Amino acid sequence: MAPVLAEDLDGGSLAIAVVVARFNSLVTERLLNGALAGLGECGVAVERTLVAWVPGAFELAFAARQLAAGGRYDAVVCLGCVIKGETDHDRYISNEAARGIAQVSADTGVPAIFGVLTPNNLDQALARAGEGSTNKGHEAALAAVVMANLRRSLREA
Ligand code: INI
Repeated sequence: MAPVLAEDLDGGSLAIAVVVARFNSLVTERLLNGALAGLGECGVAVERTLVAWVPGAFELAFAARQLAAGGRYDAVVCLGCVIKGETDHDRYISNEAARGIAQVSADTGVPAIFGVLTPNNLDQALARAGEGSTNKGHEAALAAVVMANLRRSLREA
C-alpha cells in the first residue's frame, strides 16, 4: 500500500502566529476567538502562540511575512474581514490580501493561512464568525496545524 500522509491535528509541538486585522473588529475579534479556541483544541501551547494586530486586511501579508521569515513559527494564520462596498475598494484589498498571503507561503516555505472573510454584508460576516467549528477563524487555525505538520512530514519524507 502506498504511504499516506494523513492530516495531523496534533499541535503539541508547534508554534503558531496569528495576524489579525483591526478593521471590522466586531467580526475579526470573533474570528480571533475561534482561531485561539481551535489552536487550544489542537494542543498548541499558549506560550507558543503569538497574536499580532494590524490595521486592516491589506497589512496582513506584511506581518505574516515578517513572522514567517523569522523562523520561529511553524505556520501563520491571517484573519480579516473585507465587506463589499459600493466601489471596487474592497476588491483591491481582498485581492491583495489573498495574493500577498499566498506569496508568503511560496517565498518562505512557512504555511500562511487565508482566514479572510469577503462577505456582502455584516450579517454574512457574523454568520461565519460564530461559536464552534463553523467559525472561519477556527477553520483557519486547524488548517494551520495540519499544514505545519504536513510541512514537517514532507521535509522528513
Ligand atoms: N480593511 C479591512 O480589513 N476590511 C475592509 O473592509 C476595509 N475597507 O473596506 O476599507 C479595509 N480597509 C483598510 C485597509 O485594509 C488598509 O488598512 C488601509 O488601506 C491602509 O493601508
